[in-house]
Amino acid sequence: MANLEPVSSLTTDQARQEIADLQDKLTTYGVAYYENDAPLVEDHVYDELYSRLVALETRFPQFITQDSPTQNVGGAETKSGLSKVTHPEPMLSLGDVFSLEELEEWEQRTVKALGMQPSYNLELKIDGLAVALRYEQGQLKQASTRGNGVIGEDVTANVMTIDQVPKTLKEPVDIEVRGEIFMPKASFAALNEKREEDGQEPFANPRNAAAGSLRQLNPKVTKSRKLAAFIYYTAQPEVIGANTQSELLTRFAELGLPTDTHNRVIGKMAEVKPYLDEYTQKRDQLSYGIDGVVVKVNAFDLEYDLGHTVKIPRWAIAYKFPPEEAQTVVRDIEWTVGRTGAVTPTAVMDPVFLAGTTVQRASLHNPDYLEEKDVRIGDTVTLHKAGDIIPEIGMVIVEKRPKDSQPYQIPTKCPACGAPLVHVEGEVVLRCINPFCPAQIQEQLTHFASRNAMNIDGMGPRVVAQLLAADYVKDVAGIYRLTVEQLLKLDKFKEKSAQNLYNAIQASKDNSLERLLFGLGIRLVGAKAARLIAERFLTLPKIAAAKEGEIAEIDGIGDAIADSVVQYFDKPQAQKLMAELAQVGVNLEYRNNEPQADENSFFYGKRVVLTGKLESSSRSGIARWLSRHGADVVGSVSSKTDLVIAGKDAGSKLQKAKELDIPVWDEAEFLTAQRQES
Ligand code: 3B8
Repeated sequence: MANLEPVSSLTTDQARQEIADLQDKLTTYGVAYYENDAPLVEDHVYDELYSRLVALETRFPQFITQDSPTQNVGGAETKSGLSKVTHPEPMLSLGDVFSLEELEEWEQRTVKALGMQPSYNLELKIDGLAVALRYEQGQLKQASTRGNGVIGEDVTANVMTIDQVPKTLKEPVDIEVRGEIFMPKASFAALNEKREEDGQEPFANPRNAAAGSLRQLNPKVTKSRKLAAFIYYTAQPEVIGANTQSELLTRFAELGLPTDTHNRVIGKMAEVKPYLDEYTQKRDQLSYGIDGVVVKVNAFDLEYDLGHTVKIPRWAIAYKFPPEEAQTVVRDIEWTVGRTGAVTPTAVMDPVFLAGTTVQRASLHNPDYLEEKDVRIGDTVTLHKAGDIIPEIGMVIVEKRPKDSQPYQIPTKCPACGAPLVHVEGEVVLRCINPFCPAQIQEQLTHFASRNAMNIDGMGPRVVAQLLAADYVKDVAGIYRLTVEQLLKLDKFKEKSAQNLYNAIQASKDNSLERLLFGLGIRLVGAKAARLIAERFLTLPKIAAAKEGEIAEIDGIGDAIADSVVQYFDKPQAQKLMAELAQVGVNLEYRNNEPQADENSFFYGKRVVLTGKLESSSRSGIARWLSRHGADVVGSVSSKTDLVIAGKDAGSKLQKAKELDIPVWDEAEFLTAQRQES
């Protein structure tokens, strides 16, 4: 932090003022971060302000108020919706240090308190959301967030959808374990890309994305977000016979719990440096984000000797990586038109090396964002990577701004077609609503041909660009009027490749309706929504004629999607396109008469055995429900069985499942899972 008076030279008045300011600021930032999952400042800024407040309050304790952010264990109680859970033991967080010197000071205090030199377990500090998982008899009973450390939120139904979190442990133990739920980098990048295209605010980083995905009411949303978990702590290691932190991680893995395997035991603190250096280097290559390294006294008996303060354990400390940042100059702001007409700005900068790659472009997301940051051409800016991957402009260094600099003018016309841009109500993005905009058509055609849509192999963006440039196609129906002769004229096309592409185009005519509907690129209509709508209405003309209420009635389709579908088909061009598609011979009907199982179901693709007396419903009723959710209900237990549901008086199948270590649920557990699916 710049230009701060040393705490020791402040007058009492100055200290009171600064403490009050910091308390206010940090409370506001805390609410934004913990409750809204939308931070207002970067983590290191928060951390620095927080450290300053701690230093001030230590010296001037008379100004500590009850609601000072330092007096809460972190986070607010709970936002409405999820129910509260009181942690039987407070969930503490880690103290942190930002330099090797501070780390050495911590170690000296530790050695002094212990009167000996302990060994340490080093772990990567996963950038996620802390959760507690309660298992009874090896069955997952409850999952909760840290919340303020004393009271968290019940996220059981959501955590149940995370494949990596076992519902049943390999041993029937009663234990509460704690760990981190996080969003892998790839899922984060894909999610934000989709959100931007849909006109939603992107998440600031994977941790906020993970928090937003977990702390909401619909487990299906959680399921679709592809979260993962690592477990690293329990207050009851004796239950599973672990005496050290490193043993504990091994025992967790034996129980079937996910653990990060990059930990290392060191005999003396000097060995921490190579580990820090190694992972400072490697962090960009990891598939998940880390923001530092955790150093833990390895032996539990020594940990107990050290104990904890109200907020943090004394036996562990987090070393936080310095934020990776670079400076560069903005040379241009480019506006690109997406498939649905969203026009988004990107800063084009002098190339700089940052966190493992050379960066030259950073999204500015939308006009509001650009204006708020006040980025101008010629500005020197700081650059970092959100969640370690996505380059993002931190701020403009105003001191370096050229004298003749002018505020950037947001365009009013589409950069591709010149049509006026509009701000659709309730959206942050600018849109080009010209249905004939060439940039949109390029994106639409590419999307139409893509794998999850019409799956026309060989028709990628480069081919599409050529088809448009040669004026061979104007819209998606035009694809079906292409001739082999035309394709032969494209760059690098020979007899065989032209024929192959032609065949792929012809074959795609027979696709079932959901592919076509998804391929049309209607805003908010993803592959899954397309399937649900196709299943319900069966033909494209019927979808086009459907009322908003009828579409919104479909389970899994919200008002926003329904509205978007109706708006799409309201336009005369949509009606015309539909007629043309029919005319060129594209199938407009739903072909897949088998009801499709929901691939997001917990049971999807699982082999399930039913045994014993089931009371809630007939066994065949349960079997039908399971198959509808994508399970394969089989008669006998083998090593390939994923789950056994055992009613009363189950016999040999239950026995066999136990021998083979296959998860067994009783009927109540099945009913809980069933409720979560509906
Ligand atoms: C005690 C131990 C909090 C933590 C802990 O990867 C405690 O150990 C904690 F009170 O928050 N983010 C880790 C990570 C976090 C914690 C931890 N270990 N590896 C992490």
